[in-house]
Amino acid sequence: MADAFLEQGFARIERLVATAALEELRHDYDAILRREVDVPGDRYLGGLIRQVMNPHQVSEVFRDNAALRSAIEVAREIFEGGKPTRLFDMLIYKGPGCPDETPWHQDLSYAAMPFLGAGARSSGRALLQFWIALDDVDEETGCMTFVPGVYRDPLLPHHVAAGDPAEEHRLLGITDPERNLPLRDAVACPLPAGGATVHAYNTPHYTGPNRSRTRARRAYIVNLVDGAKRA
Ligand SMILES: O=C(O)CCC(=O)C(=O)O
Repeated sequence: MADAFLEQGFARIERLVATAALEELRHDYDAILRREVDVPGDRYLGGLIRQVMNPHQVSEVFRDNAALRSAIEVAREIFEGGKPTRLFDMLIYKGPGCPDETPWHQDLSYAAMPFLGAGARSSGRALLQFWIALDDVDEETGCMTFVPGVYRDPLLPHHVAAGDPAEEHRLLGITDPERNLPLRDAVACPLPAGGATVHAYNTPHYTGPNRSRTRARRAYIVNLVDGAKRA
């Protein structure tokens, strides 16, 4: 797994967590979506896509759960030890018929307002994002899609794809992805519920709209940093 991650900048994990462990996560996820729980970071990414920042601040389940513990184990493998520590977590929800794509981008671009300039470098595996599927997900419902290898290169140029450039929840996209990325190499990662992907902060990725009329796409996203290197 760590070898695949180092080669491609991402890895697909068929099963991060047992199906039984998903129920409590889905329960609290749905309560947050229905706004039965007030979360300060409940907002729309780019004014379009429901994004709830830091559910761990309001939910015991998101504070500590089996998926998080498994992600920390995987991160330990990638960090070769270290002390994987949660930087932040979030929920990104695409309900049935959600028409919006999350454009091609590299997470590192979000490190400055409105975006980090092209050419920045990241150390590759110091920061990891786990994208955990709480529903079966495929290309129809908006699974994660990556371009392998590119994460070793400097950051590509980004722009504000949607939303107010002065707002934290602006939506960023790689400028002219057809020209700047070898999109023919893109790898879609369908997953069963309980599966996950993990990627580096410089790895280009994309999710499509949810074209299904009936199936929801609930993603639980955890960002881990090597706390031992930060200390
Ligand atoms: O869940 C999504 O649609 C996109 C997630 C993503 O790209 C991210 O969090 O960086």
